[in-house]
Amino acid sequence: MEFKKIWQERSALVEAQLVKELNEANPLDKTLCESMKYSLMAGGKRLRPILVMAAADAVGAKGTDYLTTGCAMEMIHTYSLIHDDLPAMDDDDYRRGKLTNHKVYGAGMATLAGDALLTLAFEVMLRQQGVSSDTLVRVVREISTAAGPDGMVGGQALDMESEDKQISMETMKNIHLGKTGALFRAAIRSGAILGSASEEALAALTVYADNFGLAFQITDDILDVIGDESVIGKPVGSDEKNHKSTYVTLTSLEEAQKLAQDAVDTAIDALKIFGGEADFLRELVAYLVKRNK
Ligand code: GRG
Repeated sequence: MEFKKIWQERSALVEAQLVKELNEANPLDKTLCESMKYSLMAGGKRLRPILVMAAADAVGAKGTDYLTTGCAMEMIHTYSLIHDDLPAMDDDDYRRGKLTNHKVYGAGMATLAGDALLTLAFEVMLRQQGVSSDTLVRVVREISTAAGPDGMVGGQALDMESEDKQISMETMKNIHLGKTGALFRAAIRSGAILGSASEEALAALTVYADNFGLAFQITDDILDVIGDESVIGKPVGSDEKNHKSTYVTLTSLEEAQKLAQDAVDTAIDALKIFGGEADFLRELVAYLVKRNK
């Protein structure tokens, strides 16, 4: 089946399952429930659940069996976006084409909606069927490490402290390894572990995951400056549009495009031990650098 069609069909499965999980959660407070639903059901590419399923497919398992774990990852991702948009962080008004959660429900309720999605995610992932408890513990450890201080939250903290400062390429890589890369890595590794991957397959998918994260982030940086290339080459902090170092500002647009393509090539090369069952992952990473949002 065509790659985009698989993505669409699986996104629809994710949407339906997310609604089901939310309905079963039954929060005590009606506004909290609405606020969680508002952000969780606001669209988005559903990349992390798609990656859980695709990694399981790649190791010969049935990806859709792991929809539950994928939905848990989407909840963690959505919590991070709600908190990232808060006035105390990026103070953004729009996300996924809609007003941000705090613009609709206020900063207090948005904070709680994020907290609730993070904690609900762990309850949901423990409901994953068809795997041993040992495998489940391994997956929960994988995801919790990625979401916490060694991963996404750590990367976000480093990022906050780097604002308006000129940082090195190494610091910027560490920011993105945590902030962006950790959840992608956990999604892919979890799908592989759930699908009973061999050590060799898991190692190959980890290389794929790290390069996927890198290609995604560099492309994000490129998309940020396309249409506004005035930030390139200017010192960080020199105006309000230019308060963070990115792959583009630390190198150049051309160099960033080359780095993204190198990461795609490395990711695809890492999949050489797999056959056609990894085609979706091959097409996804190649598509990533061509996307426009
Ligand atoms: C607040 C703990 C905490 C972490 C925030 C996710 C994040 C860390 C910040 C968001 C800012 C940002 C643009 C990060 C770059 C990578 C990223 C996570 C982009 C958004 O992911 P997509 O493109 O989003 O998968 P959709 O909307 O498609 O789900």
